[in-house]
Amino acid sequence: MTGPRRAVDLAVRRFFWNPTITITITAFERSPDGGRGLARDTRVRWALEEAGLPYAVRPVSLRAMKEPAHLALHPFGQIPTYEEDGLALFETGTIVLHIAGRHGGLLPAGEHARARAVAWMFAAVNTVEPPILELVTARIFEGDRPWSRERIPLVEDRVRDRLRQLSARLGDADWLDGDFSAGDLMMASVLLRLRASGLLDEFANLAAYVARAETRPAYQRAFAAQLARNAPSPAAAHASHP
Ligand code: GTB
Repeated sequence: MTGPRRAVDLAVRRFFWNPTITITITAFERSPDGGRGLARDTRVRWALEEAGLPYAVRPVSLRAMKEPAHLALHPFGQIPTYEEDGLALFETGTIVLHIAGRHGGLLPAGEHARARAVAWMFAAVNTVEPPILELVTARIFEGDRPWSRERIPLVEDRVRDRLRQLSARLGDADWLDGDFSAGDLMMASVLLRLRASGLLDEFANLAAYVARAETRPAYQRAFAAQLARNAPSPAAAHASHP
């Protein structure tokens, strides 16, 4: 669904929507990124905002994540989780797919186009995200090891390989396959993690793609909501979203 039709669809849905919040997600009690939106609850918030669904957030401390109550929701003791009407989900790809499958705006209507959008979701978490996470590990968690100076350039090149391939496929299109989809939501979320490294800026069309995704009103709302919780200033934290 595109531009005006989608806007009308969202407005109608908001008008008729029962405002009772039935969806609860978990997020860091205080994200280590201080509100830069890099923790994975942001992509779930973004999908919920794209779908026009209200949600509540239950903050979880690092300690509580490893306790039985949270492990019952998330076997690996992580955030985010998603709860709705007796259904509990973990893994952001699954959560975003669940939201996208039940609400308009995140997956195209045609069977083939839908399958291709889902392929981009998997590509984001299975093919593009792993070398990015490897780089985060190499720089942040292993940066003080004696072999780190030799390893980091190797990992950076692995990230560059993926970015080069993705950049070639995107070309001068706005989105990966037609209109914006859950595939773009996941891909842009994954790429955002790279911004601080400078690698994203080596590929002008990918940097523009991520910037384009960030201008979406749904992303802006999701970002603002997590910032309100995680910003270091007590005033900003006080102005909190549900
Ligand atoms: N594959 C899972 C998914 O996609 O849902 C991965 C979930 C995951 O990694 N969750 C992280 C977590 O709970 C938070 S998002 N970690 C705690 C733990 O494992 O004990 C990863 C994250 C954390 C911090 C930043 N940051 O500060 O920039 C960015 C991303």
